[in-house]
Amino acid sequence: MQAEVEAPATARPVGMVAIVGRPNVGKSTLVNALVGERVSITSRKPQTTRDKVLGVRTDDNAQYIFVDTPGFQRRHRNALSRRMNDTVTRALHGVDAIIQVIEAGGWTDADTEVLQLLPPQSTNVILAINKSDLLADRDKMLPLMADSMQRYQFRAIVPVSAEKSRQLDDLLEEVRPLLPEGMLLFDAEQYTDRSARFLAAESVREKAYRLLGDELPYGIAVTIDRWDESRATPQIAATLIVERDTHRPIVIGKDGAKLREISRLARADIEQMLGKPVFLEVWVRVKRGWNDDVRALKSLGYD
Ligand SMILES: Nc1nc2c(ncn2[C@@H]2O[C@H](COP(=O)(O)OP(=O)(O)OP(=O)(O)O)[C@@H](O)[C@H]2O)c(=O)[nH]1
Ligand SMILES: [Mg+2]
Repeated sequence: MQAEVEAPATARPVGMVAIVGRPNVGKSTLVNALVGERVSITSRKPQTTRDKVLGVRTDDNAQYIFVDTPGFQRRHRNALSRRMNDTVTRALHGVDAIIQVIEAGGWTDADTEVLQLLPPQSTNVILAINKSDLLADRDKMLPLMADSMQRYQFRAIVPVSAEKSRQLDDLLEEVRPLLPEGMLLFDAEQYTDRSARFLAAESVREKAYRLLGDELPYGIAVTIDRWDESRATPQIAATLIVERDTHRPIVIGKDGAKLREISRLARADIEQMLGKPVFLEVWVRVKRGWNDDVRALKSLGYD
């Protein structure tokens, strides 16, 4: 997808920056804030991101290619979570910089496990302490930064608020010197490697995550079954796949109200992304145990 940015075609710092951390610390919110577009879905439930997603920010003085990753999980519950952890580990290779994200509330065991994935002697790892807006006692930040330095030789530690877009420039200032000089890897107006179709499916999944109770989201996948942009109003059909028969009525809701709301909110996002009205229908289908079935995962695009 594309945004409107002009940039001269001269060499400048250009490189890949992996964003890693335990589930729910705000990695995707941070990537969206840094890029200035919604490239990766977010929710207050952990394990929202399932796939690596690139978010590109092109400034006059640098191009940052952020790699949003799934939250690293301590336990593998099924084939999907195994694959999500593999995605995190692979994302750490071949990047120019790594940002580990933790919350301002402090280190947890799950954060420490992420630390163990980092290259032991790297000088290219930055710590972002996110959700600084939630820290009631600002005096706690300095000790937290000092404690963090004891845990790993971070190149820099930057408190940020992804949600409120605070101190993101400070973070970019720390990242820029780590990027090699080069020509742009993405067109200046391109902000992600993902297609509109993928973003649309993710938008439907995001609304389901946000509108459904805690028990359901991990068993939800979304496929796009029809994508017809040949008409003035693009025609899109999506299917919400659930794991169990008993989940179907929950997703549909009383008289179809829940599904209509998911569909309405997703349509608004897709319309904004495509810049025109769309026709979206969302269906529900049961595919038992899909998230622990390697073949089913492949067919759903989790390859
Ligand atoms: N108060 C506050 N909330 C935030 C901030 N950044 C993210 N959040 C919230 O934290 C929750 C998790 O955000 P995500 O961006 O989905 O987190 P994530 O690390 O990508 O999560 P996974 O993909 O599940 O690993 C959401 O409810 C966000 O709105 C922040 O700076 N301040
Ligand atoms: Mg995420």
